[in-house]
Amino acid sequence: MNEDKILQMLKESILSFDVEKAVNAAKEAIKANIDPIKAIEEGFTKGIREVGELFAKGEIFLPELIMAGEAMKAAIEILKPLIPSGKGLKSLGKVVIGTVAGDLHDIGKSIVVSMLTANGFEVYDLGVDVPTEAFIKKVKEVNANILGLSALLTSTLPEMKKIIDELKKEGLRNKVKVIIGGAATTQKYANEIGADAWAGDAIEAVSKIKELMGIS
Ligand code: B1M
Repeated sequence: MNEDKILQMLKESILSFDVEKAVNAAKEAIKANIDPIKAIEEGFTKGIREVGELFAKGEIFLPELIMAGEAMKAAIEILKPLIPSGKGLKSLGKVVIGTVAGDLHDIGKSIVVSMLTANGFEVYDLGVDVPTEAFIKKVKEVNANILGLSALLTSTLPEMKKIIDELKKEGLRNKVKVIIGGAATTQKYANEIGADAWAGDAIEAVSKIKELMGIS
């Protein structure tokens, strides 16, 4: 099977809301030597985005959305060991990252975490539904260079502004650069709330963070 056919199969496995199919598809991608990030971004992610569109149109419902999410997570678990661990690399800097309060989406944020780790960043992943205080506490504790915020729900966007405002109040804003991402965010929103950068995918997140840190 050629690469395009396999990428199509990865996408379709998510669109069939089937964990086993997605796991087998991930194994096929490995057998075919497809780069794991390419398999995730150009295969599985295309599938889950279509699932999101079907959900928005009312053509599928929450149980299918949940199963598609499970299938995507299971497939990523198969591919993860193939993403370099970053072990042994000199630390490029400290990144505190999490999904903002009220938001439980973690698939995309976790891909960003894997990519940052693979590139040599020291990453402190606070998980999902992270309150403002927890971000601030961790930034202080580890003396972070970068704070990464993820949001997929429009309703949780204001959390990002709240966190930036709190950084200012705490006198931390000039000590840490803020990058935002996730399907609900845009470059325009990043500008509006005074974030330092926005990224549309995990690869861009790594390059923007390197830029913020002056690493070429
Ligand atoms: Co939800 N969901 N969901 N969901 N879900 C969306 C986000 C939605 C757009 C679907 C839709 O209606 N079209 C919609 C939000 C609408 C809106 O607010 N505008 C929605 C909704 C409504 C909901 C619920 C409210 C549904 C309900 O209960 N009625 C509920 C909310 C729960 C909550 O959070 N409180 C809910 C629940 C869920 C599941 C639990 C079932 C599941 C999540 C499973 C999980 O994450 N563990 C789920 C899923 C799977 C989705 C969709 C279909 C896919 C999300 C995903 O994993 N994408 C999503 C549709 C969509 O996004 N188009 C949808 C794949 C992932 C690789 O992409 O997360 O964008 P993404 O990450 C990318 C980039 O954005 C970027 O890099 C990643 C890798 O390339 N990126 C960053 C992400 N974070 C970054 C941070 C950075 C930089 C880049 O710097 C720090």
